[in-house]
Amino acid sequence: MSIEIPPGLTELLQGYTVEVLRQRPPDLLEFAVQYFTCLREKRLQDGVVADAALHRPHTRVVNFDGEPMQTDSNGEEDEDDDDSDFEPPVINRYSRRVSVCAEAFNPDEEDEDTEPRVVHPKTDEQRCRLQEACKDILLFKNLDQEQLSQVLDAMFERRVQPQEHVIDQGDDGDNFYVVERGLYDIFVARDGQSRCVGAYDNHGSFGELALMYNTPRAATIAATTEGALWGLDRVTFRRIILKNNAKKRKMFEAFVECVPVLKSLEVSERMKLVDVLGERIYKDGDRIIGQGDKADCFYIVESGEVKIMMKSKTKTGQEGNQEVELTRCKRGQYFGELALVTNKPRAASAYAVDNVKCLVMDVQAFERLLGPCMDIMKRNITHYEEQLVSLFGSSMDLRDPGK
Ligand code: 1OR
Ligand code: 1OR
Repeated sequence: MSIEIPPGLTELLQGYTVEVLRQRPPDLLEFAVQYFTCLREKRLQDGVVADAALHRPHTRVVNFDGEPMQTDSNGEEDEDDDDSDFEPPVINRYSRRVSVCAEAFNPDEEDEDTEPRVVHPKTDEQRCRLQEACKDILLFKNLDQEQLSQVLDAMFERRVQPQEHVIDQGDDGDNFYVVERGLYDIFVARDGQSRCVGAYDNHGSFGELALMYNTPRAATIAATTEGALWGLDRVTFRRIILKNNAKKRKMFEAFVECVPVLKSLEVSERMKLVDVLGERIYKDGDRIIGQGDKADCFYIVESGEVKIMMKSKTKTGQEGNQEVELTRCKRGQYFGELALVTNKPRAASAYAVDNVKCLVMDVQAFERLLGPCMDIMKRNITHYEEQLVSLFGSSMDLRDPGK
């Protein structure tokens, strides 16, 4: 006899489990009543939110092709709001593969080296702001010094006004952009319907896909506040970034193939992932992730070890100062997915043990490219609880590690 599991049951219970792990409530039953009541209220509001999404720029809506929309609890709330507000997590954002059609690129066939170098002169003050804006840009991470200074020389400042479209979906690609400041919504139109699928909040970069793969712009990027961007022209982008991507493919291809969580990606999907990855290096003791921080990246350990630590909680639910080691991540393992999947602050801190190298991707690349890996990640999130019990005996021990 086979037992049929009703559609949606797994996601429903996973959502509840994740929230229990995050908040560690003293009364699970009471918490369940609150959780599911809140979820039901949200479902009732959903129709209204979905209709209003396009007209409310601050609503974070993540949606993949006709799937139910997930949003923050309301349009007014921003991500810095107090995390104690109860908000059911969403962990089913990846029900469909999303990929941008890619034209194969062979940098050796491109002969853009013959083009004159682009230089936009800058004041010292502009150069400082530019360097600050670019210091965490993943696509620039593997550039050597000469390449980076050519890129910085070629970048130009662009000021934008609220509602201004920086990029329109379907257009040809002209520039790549780095955000210095401002908020920008990402809209994707499909089947005649445009949906806000995410946002850039004072940092990040966009506009690389059309330039990398010679495809039309895959999304519309619209400023929702006044803002400042740094642009990089297509020719310089292709000459430097694409050459560097060819090097990255050689460096990381073999490793990425062996990362267990990426096994469900096809080869071409893994290559696209390598194209947008950046490598970050940490020294012993460096904090890679801070518990409670806003999340914008996903990490895969390339070498060394990463220690995951969580602040203990007292019986009254207060956060203690002491950190408890939860687990360690080694080569090929990932961390930092939970906050991206649940749209919440970081649940734990991550520290480098000895020298550590990580491959890093931003949240937009994570959402765009890792859909096929979501089942594994979601399953592992459910396993956090089991691991916790085997580590500490019971979850109560983590709340009060002193006892
Ligand atoms: P582009 O040159 O195609 C639009 O111009 C840019 O939007 C694109 O490069 C990316 O840099 C950026 N899907 C496609 N492009 C995205 C996405 C995205 N997010 C940001 N961009 N998805 C959203 C993931 C949060 C997938 C939506 C189905
Ligand atoms: P994040 O984005 O929340 C911290 O940033 C990361 O630590 C988290 O994603 C996971 O990738 C990783 N609970 C919460 N986060 C964990 C856990 C964990 N293990 C690893 N991470 N456990 C349950 C504790 C309540 C696991 C116990 C072994």
